[in-house]
Amino acid sequence: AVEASIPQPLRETWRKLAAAEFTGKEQFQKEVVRHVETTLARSIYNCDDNAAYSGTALAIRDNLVIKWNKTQQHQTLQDQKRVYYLSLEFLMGRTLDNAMLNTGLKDTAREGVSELGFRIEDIIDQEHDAALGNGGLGRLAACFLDSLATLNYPAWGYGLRYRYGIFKQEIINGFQAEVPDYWLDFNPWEFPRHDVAIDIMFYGTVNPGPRDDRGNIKKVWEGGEIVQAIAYDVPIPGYGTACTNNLRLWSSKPSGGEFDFGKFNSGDYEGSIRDQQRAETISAVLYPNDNIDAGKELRLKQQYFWVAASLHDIVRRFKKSHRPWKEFPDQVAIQLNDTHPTLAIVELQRIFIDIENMPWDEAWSIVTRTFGYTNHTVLPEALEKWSVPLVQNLLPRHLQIIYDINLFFLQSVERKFPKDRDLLRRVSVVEEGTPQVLRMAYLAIIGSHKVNGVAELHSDLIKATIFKDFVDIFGTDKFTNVTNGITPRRWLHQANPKLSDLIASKVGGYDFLKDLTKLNVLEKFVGDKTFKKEWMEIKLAAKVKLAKYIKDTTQIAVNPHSLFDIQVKRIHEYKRQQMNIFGVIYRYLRLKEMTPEERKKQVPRTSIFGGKAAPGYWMAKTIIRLITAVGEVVNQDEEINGLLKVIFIEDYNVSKAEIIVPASDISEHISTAGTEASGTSNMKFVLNGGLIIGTCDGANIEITREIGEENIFLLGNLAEHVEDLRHQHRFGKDVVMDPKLREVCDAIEAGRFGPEQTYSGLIASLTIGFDYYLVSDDFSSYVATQDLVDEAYKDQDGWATKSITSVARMGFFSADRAINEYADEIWNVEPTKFPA
Ligand code: T68
Repeated sequence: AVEASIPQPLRETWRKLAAAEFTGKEQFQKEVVRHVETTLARSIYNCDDNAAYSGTALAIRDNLVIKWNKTQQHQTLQDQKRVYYLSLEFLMGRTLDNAMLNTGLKDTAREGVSELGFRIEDIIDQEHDAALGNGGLGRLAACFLDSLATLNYPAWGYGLRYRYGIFKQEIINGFQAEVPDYWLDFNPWEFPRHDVAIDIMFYGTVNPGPRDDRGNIKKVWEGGEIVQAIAYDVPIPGYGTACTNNLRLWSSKPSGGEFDFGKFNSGDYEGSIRDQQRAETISAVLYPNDNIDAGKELRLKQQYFWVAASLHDIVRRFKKSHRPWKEFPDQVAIQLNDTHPTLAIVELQRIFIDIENMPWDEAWSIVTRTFGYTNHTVLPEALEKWSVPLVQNLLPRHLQIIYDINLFFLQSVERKFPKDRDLLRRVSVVEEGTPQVLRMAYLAIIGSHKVNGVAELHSDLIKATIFKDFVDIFGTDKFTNVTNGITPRRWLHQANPKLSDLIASKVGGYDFLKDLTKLNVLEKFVGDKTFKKEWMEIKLAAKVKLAKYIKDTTQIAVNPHSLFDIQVKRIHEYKRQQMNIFGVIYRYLRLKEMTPEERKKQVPRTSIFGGKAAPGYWMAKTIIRLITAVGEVVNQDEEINGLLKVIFIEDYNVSKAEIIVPASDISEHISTAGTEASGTSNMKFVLNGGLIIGTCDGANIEITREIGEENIFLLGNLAEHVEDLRHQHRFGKDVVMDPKLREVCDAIEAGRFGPEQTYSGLIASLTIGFDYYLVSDDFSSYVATQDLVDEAYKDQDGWATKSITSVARMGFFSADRAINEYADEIWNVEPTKFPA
């Protein structure tokens, strides 16, 4: 606000006193000690790793904040079009290491803390992950923020500041248990902005009000419950640039009048704070479902709370520029990360027509030019649908506007395709039924100017299946593809510094971290013996590190020279961890049959799993139990000692991924074809020199195209055959189960991995459940392909060639490329020019 700024004549005084970034080791150390002694009020007598972490983080943070303030002022002056990335999830992981690397301060910090008696790795390890996300969707948002800042785009993220992130997973007696993740005890990376407080209304009624300029009776939404949104800002530093963007997370609290003194004074203390707690509940917890829509009222409240606060903020910022409304889409691009923020479309239309008194059509044209919608799934159970009675009660005015949007849309469809009643039924935002439900993806399509999928196959599939009618209606230009990417800063440079250094020594420095296509220079060195040796030594060192982590956390010793076969991701039937563990059982049964001589010829393998199951997803929890049970049997079996180990890594998260990803020989991306929209960990593993065993699904297809078929182990049926196969399972006569899979099921049912009842549902899903994910159709191909993996691994030199060649060809999968595509084809924004 203008009143809050320092008067012109005094500004020179301020500028002379302005905080400056520290430079060099001594200044850094001084800042660390100052923070430990004053900010934390500790001393040389009680400075442990944790205090050293806090001091270091606060010192690094100071430099970050100075850059951040300057960036924000600079962007405001430039007054360019900005991007707003709306995501209910930002899976950031840890910040300190990333902040040091992006600002170029890591070496300074390493030396600095070492002279103070600490190891930088131990300090980094003190930090709690910021785990405000479930999986790929949330991590993609985090990678995109890194790229937006690195490429100097003026961009803000908007999300929710959950008090509890994704739960911590504990394995108790082989089963998953969930523990709340209270992560805010000490979070130096967020800045509360108590001055940015926005009132958000829920419930209430819509009543007729005065007439507007055009003589129409206005609709007034009033009398609802009010909750306040408080902004918490997080700086997002770009790599090797001054650009430091903002991530704004909203926290809910009761608005002024909530505390009921009446109740308090009459002795009802608990009653007096009940409403207060209700308000705080909105941002209390992240919903732990990945690719499942649960349809709970609190979730809808979260969505509206976050969307309304964000739009209020965006509109306020636009208004400060005093431009006419029609320029709104020239200043603002809003990207919807899945349908979770779809109400933003309705809210902006409401602001325009109800508050700013704009005619409907004018408002709607601005709205649709502002929004872009990214779809992340075709799974029917993940497509968001909200019950009409629920929306009617919580957001009565929004429901009216949704009905109007739908009416005008259906009228336009009717004009284009007269008399096609079934088409109108199919594309209506309102799905008939008891109750009626709102199809949020349809609303998102209607209210956006671009709709994109996240990998080529996925973008083709949404056009051909779930959104086919909309392609007919809007034309194919509205639909596009932006294949996902990952940030090479975190997923190579930070997670695997030795590999990053080796690459830099060959491709001419670290520029490849800003232009990942530069990796292709590596191909020149595939014939270089010493280089190859160093390459494989780095892989081995990463495996040794993971083996140590496994030993420390599970007490199980694994052989770093065995083939590390890794599948880490959310546990889901479509991702088919069950096929992986069935394959492990099959391998175990074969090993048991072998003579000692035959066993000597086998490639030792360590099968590593990790990932959380949604707390209510019973089948996923059964799969975890089977994995841990197989581990209990196999790991102790002296007969096959060393040839097979099965590990389940507890509580898989971003910081653990940074240890796991560099350590794979092979990683598994084996979803039923057509179900995994993209996948992004596939990219991370290959970028770190691991090979892939995978299906022709999601980004695996483009990875194959880039790195070459000879460098990937593909298996299974193609997406185009899935429908037929499912039909056969359901209606075909006497389909016999693949004999290899039958053998595995028999072993499970014989109780070799504990009571067979534990797994009866899982086995039933393959037989009487029609095997929806086609495990039986792909199993023999899977097993055969795993044999090819063993063969290939015996030729270590050939393996190294595949590994290096693959990395050299991974340039396409940088999130920088993805962000540039969004900027050019969807947002129409330019990078900010920074003064040198
Ligand atoms: C993932 N989706 C896709 N969803 O499964 C993955 N869902 O293929 C893709 O690579 C990734 O998005 C990025 O595009 C998710 O992660 C969720 O986490 C989610 C959360 C809430 C509700 C529904």
